[in-house]
Order: sequence, then structure tokens, then C-alpha cells
Amino acid sequence: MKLDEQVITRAIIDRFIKKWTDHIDLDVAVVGGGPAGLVAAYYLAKNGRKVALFERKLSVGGGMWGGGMMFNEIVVQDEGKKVLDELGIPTHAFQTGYYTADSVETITTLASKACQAGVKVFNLMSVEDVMIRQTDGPETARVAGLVINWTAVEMAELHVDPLTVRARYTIDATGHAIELMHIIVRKSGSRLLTKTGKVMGEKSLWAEVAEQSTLENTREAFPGVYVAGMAANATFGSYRMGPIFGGMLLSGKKAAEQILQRLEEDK
Ligand code: 48F
Repeated sequence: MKLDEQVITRAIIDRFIKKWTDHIDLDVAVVGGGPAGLVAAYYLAKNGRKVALFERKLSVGGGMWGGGMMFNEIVVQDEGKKVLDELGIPTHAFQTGYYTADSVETITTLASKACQAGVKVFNLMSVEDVMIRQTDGPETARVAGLVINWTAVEMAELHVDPLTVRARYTIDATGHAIELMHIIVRKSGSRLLTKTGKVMGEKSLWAEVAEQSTLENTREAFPGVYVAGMAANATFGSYRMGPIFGGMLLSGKKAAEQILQRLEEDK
């Protein structure tokens, strides 16, 4: 067969534009493709919701690729293992209550399962702002969508205006940086749903407490926006946990469950 470069070019442009225009009005926008964002997106899409995940970098996976200090193995506990079992990701018992998984196998399988469930991943895109709408005074302020630009634009500091997507719910799964929460506080002056009304910040490493609190802190942190993964503890002022990933997986799942329920109630 003779190959025509024009067809190859048109195929890529046409298909990408279709994918993009089909995903500018979402049930859920997930910001950040680390373990928490990927798991949340997977469960939402598996339950029939229209989900797009925006990831700044070339690859999804966030802080999981490097395991602990570039030893590419992760550790999960019994509860976290159940999520990996559901996804068909092999784990290996180390000692009672501790399991390991290959970090590359975990990310690639998780990303594959998420895509097959219907999640559209837009990599190389950075969320640089949110759209806040209020129907009736400041207390009704709610995030209604995201403001997005190419990461390359951000890196080159080019003066190029962004585009937007609308989403009924958003998940801030941006990890330690909790980028959406900082943007909301800085730009809207509104209070977050934390004790102080502000980003409370992450504390030093304490795996046991951090793993438990990640789940407690996985909730709506500003109307329309849930925090998942490390962003949950960094928003609500709890500890980091290091390379134990059960909390990240369970947090993604919990964020998805809470949003699925809200979407049902909103009907
Ligand atoms: O950091 P990350 O892996 O977050 P996570 O899912 O997992 C945390 C663990 O990796 C580890 C830990 C567990 O023990 O503490 O750190 O909570 O993934 C966050 C992803 O979000 C992307 C970023 O590139 C990374 O892949 N990201 C951050 N800000 C933006 C973003 C943004 N503004 N727009 C798009 N992507």
C-alpha cells in the first residue's frame, strides 16, 4: 500500500478534534493523572459517567513510577490490595498486612483499565485556572469548569490565551501541589470547606496516620471540587505517607463514589 502523509496528518487532527469536542462538557473533570486521579477516573467512567483526565506531563502515573527513592516497587496494605485485585494488578505478600506491586505494572494497567472504561486522557495539558459561577451571592459560588492550556505554552511562558471545559464536578488530584485549591483561594477569596477556610498544608511523614486521614480528607473541599490522594491531606492539614499507596488508591475510589452519589442526587 502507498502511504500518504496527508492522510496520516488528517487522521490525527480529525480524531483529536473529535475527542476534544466530545469532552468539553463533562460529568467529571479529573486534574492530575497520578494514582488517585487514575483510580477516581476509572470508577467514574466504569459507572457510565463522562470523564476526562487532564495531565500536565507527557505520561500519567505521577509519583508512582519511581516507587520509593527510585526503587520501582510500591507497598500496599490489605485494603489497598483489594483495589489492585479488582483491577487485576498482581501483588506479592511481603509479610502479614504488607504487599508489594511493581510500580510500572501498576501504572500501566491502571491507565489501560481507565482508558478502556471510557476515560479520555488529555496529557500535555495543564489546568491553569477554574471557572467559578455564583447564582445567588458569594455563598453560592461553585466551580463549574476548568481553564486549560498546553503545558508547552506554560513552559515557554508564551502569552497565549487558554480554552475551557465545563464539568459538573471536578477532582483536584494534583498531589502535593494541590494546584486547584491554591488557585481558588488566590483568585476568588472564597473560603474552602476546611477548618481555617484556607489550604491547611501538608505535615511531615507519618505513614500510619496519613494513610487513615487520606480517606477522611477525601471530600468536597470547595463547592463542586473534591480532593483526592495526597491533595486531600495537603488541603486538610494532615501528614504525608511516603511510598505506601493504599491510601492513594482508596482515596481515588472514595472520591468517585461520593461524586457518583451527588450526580444521582442532582438528577
Ligand atoms: O503526585 P501524584 O502522583 O498525586 P497522587 O495521585 O499520588 C501521590 C503519590 O504519588 C505520592 C505520595 C503517596 O505516598 O505521596 O506523592 O495524590 O500525581 C499528581 C499528578 O498531577 C499532575 C502532575 O503532573 C502529576 O502527574 N498535575 C499537577 N498539577 C497539574 C497537573 C495541573 N495544574 N494540571 C494538570 N496536571
